[in-house]
Amino acid sequence: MNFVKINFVKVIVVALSLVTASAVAQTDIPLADGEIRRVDRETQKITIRHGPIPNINMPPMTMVFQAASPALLDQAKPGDKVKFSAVQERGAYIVTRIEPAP
Ligand SMILES: [Cu+2]
Repeated sequence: MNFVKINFVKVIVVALSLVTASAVAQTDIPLADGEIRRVDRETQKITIRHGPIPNINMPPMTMVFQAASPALLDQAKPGDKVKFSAVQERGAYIVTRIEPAP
């Protein structure tokens, strides 16, 4: 009986630390280098020529991303050099942050 209780506590501890780890990962996504090639506000898509994106295992290439929100595209225009972060969600690549390259 005690054994079962201890294992239950363990499961909760592991579950909590997983939640914490993924919350940290969300805010801690590394920024990749990119150059904006195309912005399509209608479909909320942005084409970026990008450097390596380690968190989604992607080598450098030019590709289309979905923007996480319309506001992300407000300042974006072709030719801009940017730092950006992207995630992969259910097969789609989504840009979650864009800032001017320093
Ligand atoms: Cu890519």
